Amino acid sequence: MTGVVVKAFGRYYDVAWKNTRIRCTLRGKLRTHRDRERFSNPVAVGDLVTLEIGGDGTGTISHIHERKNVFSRKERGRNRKEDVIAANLDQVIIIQSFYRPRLNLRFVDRLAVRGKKDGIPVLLCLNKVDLADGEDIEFVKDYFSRSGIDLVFTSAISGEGLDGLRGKIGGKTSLLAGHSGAGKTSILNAVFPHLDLPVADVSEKTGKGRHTTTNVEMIVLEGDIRMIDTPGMREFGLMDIEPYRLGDYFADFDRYRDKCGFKPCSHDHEPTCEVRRQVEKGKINEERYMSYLHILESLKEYYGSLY
Ligand SMILES: Nc1nc2c(ncn2[C@@H]2O[C@H](COP(=O)(O)OP(=O)(O)OP(=O)(O)O)[C@@H](O)[C@H]2O)c(=O)[nH]1
Ligand SMILES: [Mg+2]
Ligand SMILES: [Zn+2]
Repeated sequence: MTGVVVKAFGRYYDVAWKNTRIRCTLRGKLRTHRDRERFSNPVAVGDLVTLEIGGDGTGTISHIHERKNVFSRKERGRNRKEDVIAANLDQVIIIQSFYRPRLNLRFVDRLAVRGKKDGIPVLLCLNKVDLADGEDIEFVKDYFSRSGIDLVFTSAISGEGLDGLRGKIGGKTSLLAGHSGAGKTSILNAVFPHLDLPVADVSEKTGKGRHTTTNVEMIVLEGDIRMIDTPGMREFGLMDIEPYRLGDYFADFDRYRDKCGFKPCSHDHEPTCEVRRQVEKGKINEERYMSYLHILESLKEYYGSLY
């Protein structure tokens, strides 16, 4: 029988099968087998798995089906592996908040590059719009205006923008990703009031969240909606992108990169770079270009350390 992994915690996995959830472990050889060179965890939420149920009602996962895609990040530290956050997604919804915690658009850019590289559509949800002023909103709109990233402004408190968000989740599996305290779980509660999932205030002192959600978990809702809530991320590392390919994932550069003198061009120091020229002319948002350079630097460092 085939089920879908809805929760992963340590060595255990909850698998939804028909209308039940079965607590499962992995068959021994699967623990090390699957893509072990690339990924640190063999199974993730969203995976389709074959399971066998034992006499005590618990299950064993004996096979992991081919994945459509994965959303992963570099493991912390000097490791060369990636953590799979979830698999088989239709979209990643990046959640940011205006104040407490404050906007971090460079973090958004990293996640957006990841999504684009893996062919997963990205939606950016700017939450706590009740705390923003017109200038904040204009800044964000301007920043992403040519990025190809879809924006929705929401407030889990006032309800603003939630209809717009509802319109984008029907029939899909969506991953909610962002910093702790940005309001991922609050948005789920606001859109689906019967859920009543735990949320917690952002710390007065640091303006940061309290890491209230502790496991990646898929919530299956009516209307063929699957939402995956995740624990807040502190950082998001990219790897496996050659530095000179990074620009391919910035749609802002699409119209210009063919006109760069050098090919490939890293749009950094090259003297005949059209992208840089357009930044100077104001056709490409300068802050977003700075964010590009920042990611480029981290990839160069990563690749430099490989050889
Ligand atoms: N003003 C305002 N506060 C919000 C909004 N959305 C969430 N909050 C508050 O932000 C705090 C954190 O919300 P959570 O939903 O727990 O945040 P989270 O992203 O799930 O955090 P983790 O589970 O720790 O990753 C709570 O006190 C919420 O009430 C909003 O739109 N406006
Ligand atoms: Mg949460
Ligand atoms: Zn260039």
